[in-house]
Amino acid sequence: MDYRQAHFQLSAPNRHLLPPDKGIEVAFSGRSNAGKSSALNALTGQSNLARTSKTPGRTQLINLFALDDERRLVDLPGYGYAKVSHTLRDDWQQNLADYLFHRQALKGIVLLMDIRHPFTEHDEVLLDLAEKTKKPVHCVLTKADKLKFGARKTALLTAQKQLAGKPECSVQLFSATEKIGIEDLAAKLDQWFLLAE
Ligand SMILES: Nc1nc2c(ncn2[C@@H]2O[C@H](COP(=O)(O)OP(=O)(O)OP(=O)(O)O)[C@@H](O)[C@H]2O)c(=O)[nH]1
Ligand SMILES: [Mg+2]
Repeated sequence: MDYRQAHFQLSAPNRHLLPPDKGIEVAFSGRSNAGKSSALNALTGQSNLARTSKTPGRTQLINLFALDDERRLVDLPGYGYAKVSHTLRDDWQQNLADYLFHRQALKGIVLLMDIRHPFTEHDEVLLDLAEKTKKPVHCVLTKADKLKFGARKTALLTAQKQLAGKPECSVQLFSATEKIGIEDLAAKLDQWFLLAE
């Protein structure tokens, strides 16, 4: 797939306001500030496609980016940001669960985690939800540039061990700033977008 052709389609506050549930979607999920929007921008080679922010919790809507008539990338609201009100946070999490459980078009989830703080409580919740809904998860350890080579490798091995019992899960290193792992991510997305029946 040529991910450079991605273009903004729409933002929706919940699943019910999304376009018809057809075609194939791959969702980018992860805690606030994990680097979801930056990864989408790096993947698509468009620095301003998904908004990036130093203020966590900025992406509060489900943002859809169309690749073609059939295929869409989805930037989900970040979770686990403590400073938003409980009501707002619960709403997000409910929307997230609702989307994961009911969206037929969803073929796979990219779970982005800061390489320095992977598998937080919220990430585990997402992994459990994905397992329950039988959706494959590709974990992306973001901001790998923040660690030296040896520490990166250790983090990857530790994550691989953590996912050993989950056959539908895979993991890779990534850095939007140093352009590490973009090809790996594209290859995984190709599997979901091109090989889905
Ligand atoms: N060093 C480094 N910083 C990164 C990388 N990717 C993202 N960041 C920084 O991390 C912060 C958050 O990045 P975003 O891409 O906005 O994160 P997000 O997951 O979309 O956040 P929300 O939309 O709030 O959920 C920004 O300050 C980015 O510049 C990376 O690969 N390396
Ligand atoms: Mg974002």
